[in-house]
Amino acid sequence: MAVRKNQANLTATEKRTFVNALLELKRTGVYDGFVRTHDQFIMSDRDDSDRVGHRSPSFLPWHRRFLIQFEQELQKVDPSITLPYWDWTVDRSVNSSIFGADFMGGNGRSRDAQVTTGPFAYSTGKWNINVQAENSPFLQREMGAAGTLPTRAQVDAVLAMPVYDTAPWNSASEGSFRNYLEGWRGAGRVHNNVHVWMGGHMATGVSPNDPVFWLHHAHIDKLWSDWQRMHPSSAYLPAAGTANVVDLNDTMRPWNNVTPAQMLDHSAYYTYA
Ligand SMILES: [Cu+2]
Repeated sequence: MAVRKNQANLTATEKRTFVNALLELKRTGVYDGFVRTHDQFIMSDRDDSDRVGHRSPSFLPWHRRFLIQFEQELQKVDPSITLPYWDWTVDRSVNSSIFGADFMGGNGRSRDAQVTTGPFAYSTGKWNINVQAENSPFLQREMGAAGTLPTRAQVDAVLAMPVYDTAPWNSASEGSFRNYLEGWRGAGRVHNNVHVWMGGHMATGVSPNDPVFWLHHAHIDKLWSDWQRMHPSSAYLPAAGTANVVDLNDTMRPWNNVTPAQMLDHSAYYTYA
């Protein structure tokens, strides 16, 4: 059974295997397809009209499906791979091992926010930014320049919320686990704040240009799983008949063959260590 691990517990071999598969998907163009898809949804998801990937109940099942598809591409390169997750409530420093030269590489330099260390540094010639490269052809980060990483207490406060989502099913939803985890509401601004803290590409619609995207979203996905275990009688909402929103049994774009109901249980695909 595939097990997604905390990135802090990966062996040197597991880190190398994961990085090499990322570079291979980049080389073949598969990687940039994922960046483009994410950006298309960021640009089209609207609070007052159709919304699927973000600012809506399907934020969590959409990203779960997106990550599974990406993980399956990595597994075509090496079947032993699973997505690791980054628990930013614990590993919250620029000096954390996740940002080592053997894994995700470090912060951007001050002049132009260019990442110059690790496998995704522009100088390697293996990680050119191709989707929205007009902003910069190199990966950018400005860690800690804006935003703050959520604390464990802030995450626990969100996990304690018993209702999955509430009307109006967007970034204004109150009392909504989904919206407080996504981070449009709440002291921690949980998921959104991590994007802001990373800065550079992670703070934009083309955030998957930074491989940290996958580790961040794997942690968000794990928190959804943790929440389900804490609230076994809380269901995905809305159940049916909601305009502009993906109800429990509606199919989600871009796949059009998968529903939130089919994404509620991840154990057919992976478990969490
Ligand atoms: Cu995100």
